Amino acid sequence: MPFTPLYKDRLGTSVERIASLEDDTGDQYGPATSSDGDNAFSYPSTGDITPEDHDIQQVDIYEDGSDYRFLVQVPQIRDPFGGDYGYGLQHVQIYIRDPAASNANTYSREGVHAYDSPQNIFGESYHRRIVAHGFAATTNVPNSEATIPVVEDGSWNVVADADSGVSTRAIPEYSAIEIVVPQSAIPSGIRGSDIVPMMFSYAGDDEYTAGVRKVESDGNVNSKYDFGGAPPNYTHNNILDIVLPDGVSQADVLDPTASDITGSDDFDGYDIPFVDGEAVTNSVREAVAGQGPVTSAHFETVQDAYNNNSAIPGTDGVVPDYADVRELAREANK
Ligand SMILES: [Ca+2]
Ligand SMILES: [Ca+2]
Repeated sequence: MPFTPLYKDRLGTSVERIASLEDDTGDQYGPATSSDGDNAFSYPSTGDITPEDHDIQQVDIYEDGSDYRFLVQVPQIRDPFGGDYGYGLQHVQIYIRDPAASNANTYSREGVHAYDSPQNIFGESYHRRIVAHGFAATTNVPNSEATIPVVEDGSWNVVADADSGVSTRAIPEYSAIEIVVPQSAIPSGIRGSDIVPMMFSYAGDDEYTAGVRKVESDGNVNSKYDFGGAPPNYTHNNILDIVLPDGVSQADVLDPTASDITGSDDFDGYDIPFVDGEAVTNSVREAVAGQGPVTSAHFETVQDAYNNNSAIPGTDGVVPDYADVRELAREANK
């Protein structure tokens, strides 16, 4: 295999990874699969749309001058549909709870829920949502002329789009989708916000679902491009994967048969939680040693994580870089 430089080395030394959210592999819970494993949803029969295209492995967030760079990593990146941005199968949405921003909402964007219309799916309100897929299309939501990728607020207003600093591309050598967003679009910053990344399958031909491919009940599967297995009452979401806080069960949170969702005749919404931005972006020194002294054991923990390019155990996703290792070494040797 050819040598692949680290992403930050490729972009320049001013780029700093500030968070790394890891996700399970093969966690196909969401559209239809209940927490007991029943009602598993099915992928389309075409080989063009597979679980390996949509299974989030990790979401890294970098600071780069006045931008944030999100790197959404999946098992494979390919482009059978010829997307404008080098990919075309995925549709990524990142909801951000930003206390310094206005226009909060707990309702999803169109197409997230199987009812097509916005639905009450969040446990707390969000203020920003980043929407990216592989096509330079209009956003296809009400009152918007913006071009994807886009940052919107919770009142369906465009904060920034492809013509004002938001960009996306596939980076096949990192098996990742990159989304670049001006930091000004997120007033509290990532450290001061909470986030929840979601993965959908892209479809451009349905005006009601704003670029999301629906997961259908088996009776409504009509083509080789249709997902199947959804509950006939369509109480599910079309979310194929999601990154949730450590210890939260994706199967439970997205279970379309849970009693609080289907227990009455009225759809009562989901309670999707956010990942605490502060918890995943604490400085490495704080994460391992708090306010106390740095010991040689702290240093070795950080060094191991750096050598393995992995999160420090018990930190909910904090990944050290070389500067962190040096800082810890310096303090441990005092
Ligand atoms: Ca996953
Ligand atoms: Ca997941």
